Parts: sequence; structure tokens; C-alpha cells
Amino acid sequence: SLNAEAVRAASSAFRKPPDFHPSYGTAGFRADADLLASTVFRCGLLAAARALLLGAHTGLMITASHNPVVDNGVKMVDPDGGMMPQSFEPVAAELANCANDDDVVAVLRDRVLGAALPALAASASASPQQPQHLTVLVGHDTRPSAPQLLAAALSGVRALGVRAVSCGLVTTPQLHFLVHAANHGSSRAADGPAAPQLQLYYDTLVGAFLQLSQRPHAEDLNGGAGSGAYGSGTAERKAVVLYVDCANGVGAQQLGPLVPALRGVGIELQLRNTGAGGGTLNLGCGADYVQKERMPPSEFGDVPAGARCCSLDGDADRLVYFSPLAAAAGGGGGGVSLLDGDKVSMLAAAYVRDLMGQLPEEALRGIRVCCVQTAYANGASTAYLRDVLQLPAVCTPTGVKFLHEAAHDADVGIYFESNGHGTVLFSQELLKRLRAVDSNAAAKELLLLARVINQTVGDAISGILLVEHILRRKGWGLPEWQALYSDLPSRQVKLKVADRAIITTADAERVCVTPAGLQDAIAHIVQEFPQGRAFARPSGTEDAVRVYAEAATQQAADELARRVAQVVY
Ligand code: 16G
Ligand code: ZN
Repeated sequence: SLNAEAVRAASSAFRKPPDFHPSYGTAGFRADADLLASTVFRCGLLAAARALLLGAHTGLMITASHNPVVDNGVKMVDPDGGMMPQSFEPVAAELANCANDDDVVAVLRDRVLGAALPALAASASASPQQPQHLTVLVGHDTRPSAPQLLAAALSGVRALGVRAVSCGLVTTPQLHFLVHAANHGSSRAADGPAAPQLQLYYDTLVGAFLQLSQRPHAEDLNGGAGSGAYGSGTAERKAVVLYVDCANGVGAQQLGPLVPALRGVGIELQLRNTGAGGGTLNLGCGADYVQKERMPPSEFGDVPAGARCCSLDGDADRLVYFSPLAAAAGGGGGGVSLLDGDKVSMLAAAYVRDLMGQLPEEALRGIRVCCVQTAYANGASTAYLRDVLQLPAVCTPTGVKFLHEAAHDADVGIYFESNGHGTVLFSQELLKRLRAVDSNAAAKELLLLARVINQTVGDAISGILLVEHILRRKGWGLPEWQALYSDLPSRQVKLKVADRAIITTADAERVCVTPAGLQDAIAHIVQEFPQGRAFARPSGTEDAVRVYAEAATQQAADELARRVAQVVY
């Protein structure tokens, strides 16, 4: 069982800074990279322990996503490619906070492995993955602190006698995909994930996308009126140029294989902020910057107004589209016309709904389509969903783990946060039904879409393929997509407060429960603003309280945010 001596010895090389008290935030541990070696080492132990407990391969991703380059972080990936269950987070935090090596051993033995290890050993021969075949896959982004933290992660995994494999530089969604693939083996994965199988990732996503590109419009095939615009093959289509802001992150390299593949079907990717130009990760670029600042990123100075552009974050799990606006007379920055996660979500929802409408009734019986949003979803998108698409909507707290879980409850679960993180999940039951009627063109298209769309976690690369496919099918550019609905003007404010924990919320963060009286005060202000909506919530990633407000005009939204911030403060 647990080799306490080996764990203690390995642990002694990764001391926790005495004043550092890591907490498991919305998406794992995140902090200044210099503080994190012990945390990442212990996450290595934990990922290995979970592999032993579950008898399956697990993963670790070293990244701090859209945060500054000096930060880093670590996320745990479970055998199904999803995130570690929330019930395990307190134990992870406890392990990360141990003051010394003996405590690390004790928490690992008593709180993590517990009585399960002997039981597991007894059943090992019946288990599909014997302990010696278990692997923890470790990936990282482009941060300079990655090599040192990678070494800590590998050391943690190996201290429990589990094999550790570095997947090298990968996007977060690629790592999730690889872990899933390792466990849900194609023949290539059968011998264990010794060589990371990124090729499988590209074959799945891009392969399905290319098949979709070559197919005529489903409506045409099913005998509908159709526009005929796509029925005549790909040859005479005019090439689309898509400028991609890679945030000087890992997406730049990982988008590489897409460039020739997409060129072949008339989509020309122009990669910017690839890191080659000397730019800094997430600085003045990336999805978070574009979405929050509403400005074109660096290296976009020569991109014409109205051009089709998109922006990834540092680990390529977020995607927003935008197009630069013409600069104001006098040379002021022109801002952008933004198509955020809500717009991606509604585009996907509208399209999925169309296709579902073309399925035979027996495929649809009892099948549920649902859109998952957070309080940040623009009110106009929620109204569009309800009034135009007439699809059920669910609101969850901020954080992918909540949206993902809710989306899993439906047969098609469409979830995106406004900040661009999200995906579309298809249930096994629906896939089975679709396969049974796959002479139906819409069914075939949905089956291919389920392969284009990363089923484990939101994925910017997969998102680009999804959006480009739908736009092509509809014959739309960004203006037509933007015109699905008009966003209500909104404003976000970040407040530094003494203790953000005094604010607690309910109803998916839309209502403040404490401090007493705050919600009444907010509600009182909101009612003064036509189409007004506002909420305050403690950040899950920073020591701050965030205020969101939307209203009929930008001026009103700004004013509403200011007034709400005042009562929070
Ligand atoms: C993290 C979350 C993101 C969420 C954001 C909120 C994941 C993978 N990422 O980036 O979903 O929107 O935190 O940050 O879950 P906040 O709590 O500071 O507003
Ligand atoms: Zn990210």
C-alpha cells in the first residue's frame, strides 16, 4: 500500500511557503507561480491517488488560463475527462495546506486513500486497469514557470508508484480529451497512454469538420426548400479570412495543424499573438481582454474594420468572436463589435434546434434540449432563448463545473459563459437514437457535430470549427450572426473589499443573502432603471467582489453599476 517513506522523501523537496494558504477556487489552485511547487507536487499525489482509487487514468493541467504570465495554477482531470468532483475539493485543499511532510502522508493515507487501498488491492486482478498500468497525464501551457512545476507534478505522481506521462505543451481541453481517450480506449489507447495521442484529437475534431464541410445542407438532402447555396460543393466558395488572437498562449502552436486543413475548405486562418512577435501571454490580448475591455487585441492594428476575428485565452478553453469597429474621427480606438459566449451559445442553440426539427418523431420522444447560462448572460440572450428559440433555460452559479453538470442533465446541453467558456454535450441516449436513424441527413449532421464539439470541456479550437460550420451553413457573416439579438448595454465593476466572504448569494448568485439588507438595497436601485438588472457576487478566483449591471442604455448601465457598487462597499 502507501509507501510513506517514498512520499515523505519526495515531499521534502517541495516545501510549502509558511504564509501561503492555497484554496481550491472555481477552477483549481491558482497563485503566483513562485508559491506553487508544493501545491502542484501534492496535486500530483492526489491525481495518482484518484487513479488508484478509481482504477483509471487521470490528468493534471498546469495553467493559470487568462491570468497574468507570472501566475500559474493546476487543475485536476478525472477519468471521464471532466473536472474532479466538487466533493473532493476540501480534501485537495487540506492536502495543499499541510504544513509538513508528515502531515502530507497522514492526509493522503487517512483522508484520501483511507480504507480503500487494501480493498482495491484485493480486487486489483478483477479491475480493468491494474495499478502498474495506471497513468497520470500531465499537460502545461506556455508559462515560463511550467518546467519547474511540471517536475513537481511528475514527482508527486511517481511518489505513489503511478506512471506519470508528460503530454508537454497542450491546451487544457486537449488534456481533458486525452485523459478521456486513454480511458475510453480506441485500440490506440489500449496499451495505456504511453505516447500522448494528440493525433486522435485532430482526427476526431478536424476529421468530422471536414466531413461536415463536404456534405450538402441537411435541409436540401431531406427535401426541404433549402437555399441551395451549399449544395453545389466547396469549389467555387469565396475564401473566408479569420484573424485569430492566440493570446500569446498555447493555442498558437495547437492551431497549427488546422491551418492547412481549413485552407483546403476555403477558410484562411491568420494567427496573431502567437508569441513569435515577442508579446506577453494574456497582456493586451486574449479572450478575457477582448470581452472585458471591448478593444481589439495587440497585433491587430492592421486588421481592417469589419473583419472576422476571434480571440482565445491563454490555455485555449475560451473563445469569443469580434470585429474591429472603424476608428473614430481623430484616431481614437474604435473598439469592437463583440460576439461573446452568449452569442456563440445562441448560434449553437438555434442551429441544433433547426436540426432537431428535421428528425423523425421516434428519435425525439422524451429528448430534452436545454441551454445553461449564468447570471452574467446578457438579458437579451435569455429573452431570445425564451421568446424566439423557445428552449428551456437553466441558470447556475459561475464556473464551468456548475454549468457542465447542469448540461449533462439534458440530452443536448448547450452551455456557455459570457466570457467564452462552454461546449455542447450530447447524451449517450440521443447518440444511440441518432445512429438508429442516420439515413436522416440532420441525424448524420448531429452525429458529426458531436465529434467536432469537444465533449469533455469547453474548447476554443473546437469552438472555431463549430462557429465556422454554422456560419457557412447559414451563409452568414458576423453581422448576420450579431443580428440574432441586440445585447443590452452592460457594465462590470471589480471592488476590492476587506472581506469578500461577507457577501453570500443564492439563486445562482442573482440574490445576495448576506449582509442583511443588501439585496433590498440593490433591488430598490434596480427598479429605477428600465430593463435594469444587477447583482453582486464574491469572485471565486480573486480577492474581490464583482458587480454586474445591465440597462436600456450604456449610460444607465454604468450608472446602475456605480450605484450598486456604492451600497456594496
Ligand atoms: C474561472 C472559471 C470560469 C469562471 C471564472 C469566474 C473554469 C474552467 N473557469 O476562470 O468558468 O467564469 O473563473 O471568475 O471553471 P470569478 O469568480 O473571479 O468571477
Ligand atoms: Zn482558460
